[in-house]
Amino acid sequence: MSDLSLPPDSLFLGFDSSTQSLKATVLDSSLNIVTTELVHFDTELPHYKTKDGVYRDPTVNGRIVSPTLMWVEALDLILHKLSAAENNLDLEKVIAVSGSGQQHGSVYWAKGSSEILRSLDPNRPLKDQLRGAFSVEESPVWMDSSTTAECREIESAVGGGMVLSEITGSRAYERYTGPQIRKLFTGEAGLYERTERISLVSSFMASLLIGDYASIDETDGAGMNLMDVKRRCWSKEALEATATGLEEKLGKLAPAYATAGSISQYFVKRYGFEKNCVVVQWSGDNPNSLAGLTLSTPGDLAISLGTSDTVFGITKEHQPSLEGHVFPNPVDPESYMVMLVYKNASLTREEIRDRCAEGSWDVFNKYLEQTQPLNDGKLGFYYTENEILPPLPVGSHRYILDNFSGESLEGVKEREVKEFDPPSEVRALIEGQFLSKRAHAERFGMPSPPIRIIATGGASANENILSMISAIFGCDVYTVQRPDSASLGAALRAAHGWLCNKKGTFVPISCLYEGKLEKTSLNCKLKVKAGDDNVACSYGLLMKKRMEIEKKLVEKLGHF
Ligand code: ADP
Ligand code: XUL
Repeated sequence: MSDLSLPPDSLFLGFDSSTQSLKATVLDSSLNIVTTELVHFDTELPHYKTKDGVYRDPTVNGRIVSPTLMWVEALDLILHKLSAAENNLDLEKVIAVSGSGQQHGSVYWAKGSSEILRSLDPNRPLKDQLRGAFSVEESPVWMDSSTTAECREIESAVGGGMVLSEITGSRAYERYTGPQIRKLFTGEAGLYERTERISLVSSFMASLLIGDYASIDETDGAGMNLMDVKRRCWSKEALEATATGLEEKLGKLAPAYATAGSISQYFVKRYGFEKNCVVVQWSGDNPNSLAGLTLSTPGDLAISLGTSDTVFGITKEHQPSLEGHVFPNPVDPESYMVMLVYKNASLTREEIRDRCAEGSWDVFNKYLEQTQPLNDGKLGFYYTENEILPPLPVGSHRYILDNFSGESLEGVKEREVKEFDPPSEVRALIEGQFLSKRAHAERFGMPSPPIRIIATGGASANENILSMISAIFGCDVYTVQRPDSASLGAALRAAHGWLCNKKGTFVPISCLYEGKLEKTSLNCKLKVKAGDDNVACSYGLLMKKRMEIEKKLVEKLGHF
C-alpha cells in the first residue's frame, strides 16, 4: 500500500442533506459504491407535514423553511437503515464520514446547546435530546425569497451589489445566509440574542456527528454574503452590514479538506462506528457534486437537475458579477467554482407533467419525442416559485414567434398567447429551461460551447431531457453511474480528507483516482453524442429572442 492509497478494507460514508431527502452513499477503498440509502422527508417522516421537504408560509411572501428537528430525526433514521441486516454493511469499517448540505440554509443553536451536543445519550434518539436546542425552530432554506429589503440594505452598506460580489463572490441574494441573519437580527432581536451559534445545514449535520459545533467550511461559507472569497476569512465590512456580534456566533472557517473532529461516542455506541472514524468538513451539495463529478477541466460544465437546477464549472479567476456565484473549489485551493442557480426546476417539471402529461414521465417524454426542435417558434416562461435567475415572480408567459424559421431573426415578432397544446407546453418548458441556462452561462463567461456537459441530479435519469440539453448546447452529454453526485462526492471527500489528515497536509484529490478512474464508480460515461451543429445554431437564435423577451419581463415585473 503506497502512502497515498486508502487502507484496503476501509469504507467511506457520504451524506446529502438535501431539500426533499437525506441520502447516503458508501464507497470502498477502490472508490466503488458499496451501498446507498435514502430517507424521503414527506413520506418517511410524515409527522412534520412538509411538502417537498419544506413549509411555504402562506402569511409571509416568499418565506420557505424546514423544521430543523426533521433533519436530526432523518440522521438517526438513515443510520438505522444503513445498519440494517439487508445492507450487510459493517459501520465499524467506515474510517471517514463527510456530507453535503443544501446550500445557504441556516440553523440557530440556542444558548447552552453545545453542552447538549457534548452529552448525547446513545440510548435515546437524537430528536428527543435536541428538541429544545434551537432558538429558531424552523430553518430558512435556499428556496426562501423573503429578504429582498435586507439584500438591498447590505448591498448599500458596503457600496453596492458589485462591491459585495467583489468581496464575497455574489451580490446579495434572498436565500443567502447573511440576509437571512439580518432579517432575524432586525425583526426578532430577542431570538438573535438567544442564539449561541449559527450553522449552515452542512456544518449543522457535521456538528451532530462530532458532538460539538463544527466549523463552516470555506466553500459553503461563500454562500452567505459574509466571507471574503479571496482571503477565505469573514469579511469585516459584510459582517458589519449584516448584524452586530455576528462573528462569535459564526465560529471559525475551515478548509473543506480539514477534519471537523472524531465521530462522537453517541454514534460509536448506538451504531457501531469505530472510535477513530473521522468526520471531514461537510460542504454544500453543489460543491460536493463538483468533486463527485471529478470536474477539473475549465471547458467542462456540469448541470445538476434536482430540486434546484444548477450549472457549474471551474475557473482560475474571480470575476465579480451581478449574476451567478463564485465559491472556492472544495478540492483545489488554487481554483474557484462558478455557478448559476434556478429555483424553477424539478418541481416545475413535475407541475407541468401533472397538468399536461397525465402525471407520467413516460407521457411527458412521448410529448418531447412528438414535437420538433424549436417548437414551431413557441417559447414559454414557467415560474411556480419566485425565480432567482432572472428575478421574476410566480407566473407563466407564453409567446409564439411569427415568421421564425430558425435561420434568422429578421422580421420575427413575438405574440403573447394564453395557452399551448399539452405536447407544445412540455417542449416549451424544457427548451425554455435549457435555453435560459445556455444564455446565462454564456453571459457569465462559462465555456461556449462547452467541451462536454456532465449531467447529474434526479432528472438526469431522463434520457429525453439529456438529448435536449445536447441539442441546445451543441455538445456531448455525460452522466455518472448514479444521479446523486452530492452524496457520492461527499464520500469521495471523506476519503480525500482522511488522506490529507494522514499526510498532515493537503494532497491533490486526483491522487485517489489517477489512472484508474474508469474502474471506479466516479467514471463519467457518454450518454448523448453532440448532433447537428445547425440545430445548435438555430437554438442560438431562439435563445437571443428569449433573452430579449426575458429582459422586457424583468423590466415590467422584476423582483417580488
Ligand atoms: P434533491 O437532491 O435536490 O432533493 P434530487 O436530485 O434527488 O433532488 O432530484 C429529485 C427530483 O428528480 C424529483 O423532484 C423528480 O422530479 C426528479 N426526477 C426523478 N426521476 C425523473 C425523471 N425520470 N424525469 C424527470 N425528472 C425526474
Ligand atoms: C445553490 C442553491 C441550491 C441548493 C439546493 O446556490 O441555492 O442549489 O444548494 O440544495
